[in-house]
Amino acid sequence: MNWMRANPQMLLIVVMMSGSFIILAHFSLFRNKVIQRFMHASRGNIQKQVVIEESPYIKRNKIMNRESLARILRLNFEQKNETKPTSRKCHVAYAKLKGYISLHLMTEETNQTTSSGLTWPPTLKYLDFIYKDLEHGGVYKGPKECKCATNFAIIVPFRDREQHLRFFLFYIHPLLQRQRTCYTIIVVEQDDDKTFNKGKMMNSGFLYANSIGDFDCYIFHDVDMIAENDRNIYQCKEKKVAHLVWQMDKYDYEIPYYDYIGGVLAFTKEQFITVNGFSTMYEGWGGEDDDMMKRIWAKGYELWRPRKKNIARFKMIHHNHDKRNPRIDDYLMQDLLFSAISRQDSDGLNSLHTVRTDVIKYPSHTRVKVRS
Ligand SMILES: [Mn+2]
Repeated sequence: MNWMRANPQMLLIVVMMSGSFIILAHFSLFRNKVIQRFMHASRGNIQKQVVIEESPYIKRNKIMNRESLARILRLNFEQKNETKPTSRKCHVAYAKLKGYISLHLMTEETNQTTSSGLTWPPTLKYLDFIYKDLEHGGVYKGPKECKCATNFAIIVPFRDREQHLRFFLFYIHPLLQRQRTCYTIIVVEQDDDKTFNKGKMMNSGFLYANSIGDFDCYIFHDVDMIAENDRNIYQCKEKKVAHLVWQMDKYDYEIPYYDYIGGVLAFTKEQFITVNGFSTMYEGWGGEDDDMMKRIWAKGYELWRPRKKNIARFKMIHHNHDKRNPRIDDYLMQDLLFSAISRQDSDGLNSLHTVRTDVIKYPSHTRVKVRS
């Protein structure tokens, strides 16, 4: 150690160099951590481009080397690349699920803009930006390392509920992608001024889905139902009609009665055709779901719900009855329910006379406009 005593300046330089090396290494590690965290958070949510464009860490520093940039771009590319080298089937990776999801919902009167200028719930335009790497029409073709076991059509009857739709689209995509399934979000909007006919919209959505692709599970989903737990696996059962709801905040986290099937209901193609779809005679709010329950029984199907009640948990966005969707008259509803089974084979899918007026493919969903 004689050289140290001889060259105290040298010692100073060595100390300074190793110090700055530690600082640099620290920053570089930190930066990688940040990028990894972003990438991890967006895995399956296809937001990698967002990271490149918006992350201040990348814009500001020059350490972003060509290799790591290429890695991110390659990931992006692979996301779009549909050829999958493997024929391995996707299974639900329970370890990757989050379980309980804390939702941020507001009443429909609220429509706040945050301090950073973002609107909550995100605007449709912003949602289309988030999901721009999906195949247009809200089509997800599954994780790249495996083939989907099921292709879902998520059918959402809709009118006058744009804010609900924005919440719905914000929460449903990441959830389904974490469950590693292929899906298409089909929003069926009634395109006339008549009273809302939910049954017709759902039947029409089913027919549209059949016209565009090969689905093995059709999930009829209320636009105001937001899942609170991603362990509630969206699925169809071959022998039973699947109702994915046990708990709703609206009913103090119960369902109002045992054979209530509102909210989220999943049919195979065969089941839905066998029950002849939904009745088309319920105009206004209510009744069509109880009618469907009778159809399900009449054709000998049973109902399936998840074994664990606390995962089949949903929040329903609070709302008043829409002007163009008033509550159906009680006496009329009783009459219709009374004759439900006798009407089943002549009222439904096979009696549908709707007109498809438009199909718009947004990145986040397919909007099918239908005249009732
Ligand atoms: Mn509702």
